[in-house]
Amino acid sequence: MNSPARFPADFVWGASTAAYQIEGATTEDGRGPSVWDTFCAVPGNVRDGDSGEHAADHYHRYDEDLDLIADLGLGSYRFSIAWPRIQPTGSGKPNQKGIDFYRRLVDGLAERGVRPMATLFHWDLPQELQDRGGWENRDTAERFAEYAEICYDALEIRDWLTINEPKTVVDCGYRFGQHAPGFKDDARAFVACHHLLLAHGLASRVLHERHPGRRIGPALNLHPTYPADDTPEAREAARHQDGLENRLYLDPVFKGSYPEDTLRWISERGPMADHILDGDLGIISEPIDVLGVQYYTPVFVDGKGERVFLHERAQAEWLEIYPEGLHDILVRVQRDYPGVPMVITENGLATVDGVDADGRVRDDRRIAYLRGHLSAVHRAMEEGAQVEGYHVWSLLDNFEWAEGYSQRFGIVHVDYATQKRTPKDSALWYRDVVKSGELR
Ligand code: GBH
Repeated sequence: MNSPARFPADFVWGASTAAYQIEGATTEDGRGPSVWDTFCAVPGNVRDGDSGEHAADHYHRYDEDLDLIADLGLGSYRFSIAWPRIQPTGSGKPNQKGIDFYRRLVDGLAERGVRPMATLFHWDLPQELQDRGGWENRDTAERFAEYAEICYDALEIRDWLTINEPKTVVDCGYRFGQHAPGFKDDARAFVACHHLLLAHGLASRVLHERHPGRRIGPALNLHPTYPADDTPEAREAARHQDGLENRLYLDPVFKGSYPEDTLRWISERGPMADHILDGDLGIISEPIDVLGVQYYTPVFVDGKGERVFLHERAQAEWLEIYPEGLHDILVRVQRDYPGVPMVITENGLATVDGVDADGRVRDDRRIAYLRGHLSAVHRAMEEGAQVEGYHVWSLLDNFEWAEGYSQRFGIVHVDYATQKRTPKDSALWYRDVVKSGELR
C-alpha cells in the first residue's frame, strides 16, 4: 500500500465477546441452566467434551479484562448478557445478582472511558424455555421482549443488539445440528427463524418506547455469495444461496417482507408461512438504528448449489479467507438497504497460537487477516458505505461452541490451565492501529 489508509477520527474501534464463551461460573449467583449447558453435557456434541463451565473465567476476572480493554485503547466493548443470569427460568422476577454483574461491568467500562455495546441474545437460551418449545414457540419471542425490558431499565447502555446471528441459530441449531438445541429439521428451523426475527422486532419496539435516544439493531452474519463459475446454473444457485444467507434476514428487517423466492423454497419444506401472523412483519421491520455486520467468509457455489472453496482456508475450515467479501457485502448493504449506519460487530480468525519462550504469541496470520479486512472496510467507506466502527472477534480466546477450546479467535491468548492472559502480537498491532487511526 502506498499511502496509509486513514479512518475518520470518530471511527469506533472495539472488540467483541459473548457470555457463554468467556464467563464460566455457570452455576453461580443464581444463573439458571441454558440450552448450551444441556447440549455440552451430551457426549459427542462438543469436541473433547468441552463446555463453557469455566471458559475464560471472565465472571471472576472481568476487572483484569477491563484493564486489557483499556490498555488496548479501545473505544467500544461488545459483550452479551446471559439471559439465564437475568431470568434463570426465562421468565418472571429478575435475579438481582445477575443484574449486578453486568452493572459492575458497565461501570468498569465507564470508568475506563469505553463505550458498552450489549447483545441481548448470543445463543444461551434458558433451558426452561427450550423445554416449552424454544424458538419454535411464539411465546419465546414475547418472553424475550420482557427480558430485554428488564435489561434496558437496569443498565445504562446506549447501544443494543438484539439477536446474534439468527441465521446461525437456524442453520447450526435447527437444520444441521452442530449447535444447541441440536436439531436437524428444516420444517422446525424456519418456524424458529420467524420467531427469532419477531423477538428482534418486539425487543426493538420496547426500547424505542421506553428509552428514546438509545439505539438498537440485529447482529447479522452476512455471507457475500458468488457463483463459482460463469454458468447460468451457478449464477442461479448463488442467487438462491444469497436468499438463505442474507435476504431472509435483511428483507424482513429493512423492507417488512420475506424474499419471495426464499419463502417459496422454505414453504416446500415446512410450515413457516403458517406462523407469520398479521402484523408480524410490521413488528419485525420496526426501524433499526444500527446494523451489526459480522463477516468471516464468503460463500462460492457451483451449478449444483454446492459450496466450493477457491481461496486459502483457516484452521476453522468453514472460513475461506477473502477480504474482498467484506468490501462487497458492505457496499451491497449500503446500496440495497440504505439509511442505517453499519457497525462491524465481528470479524476475525482462528489460529493455532501458543506462548513462545520469550512470552510472545506470534500470530502473524491473524495480523494479515485483520489488516486485509480493515483495508476492505476502508475501501467500502470510500465508496460510500456508512460504517461507524469495527469490533474484532474476539478480545479473548474462548469457548468456540462445537469446537470447544480447540480454536482460538482471541487477540489475547488465554492459558486455560492458569487463566493467564497474554496479548498476542495481533493485539499490539491492533493497539497501534487504534491509536493512529491508520493502516500502514
Ligand atoms: C460467530 O459465528 C459467532 O457469533 C461467535 O460466537 C463465534 O465464536 C465466531 O463467529 C467464530 O466462529 O459452518 O457447519 O462448519 C460465526 C458462524 C457458525 C461459523 C458455526 C462456524 C461452524 C459449523 N459460525 N460454524 S459449520
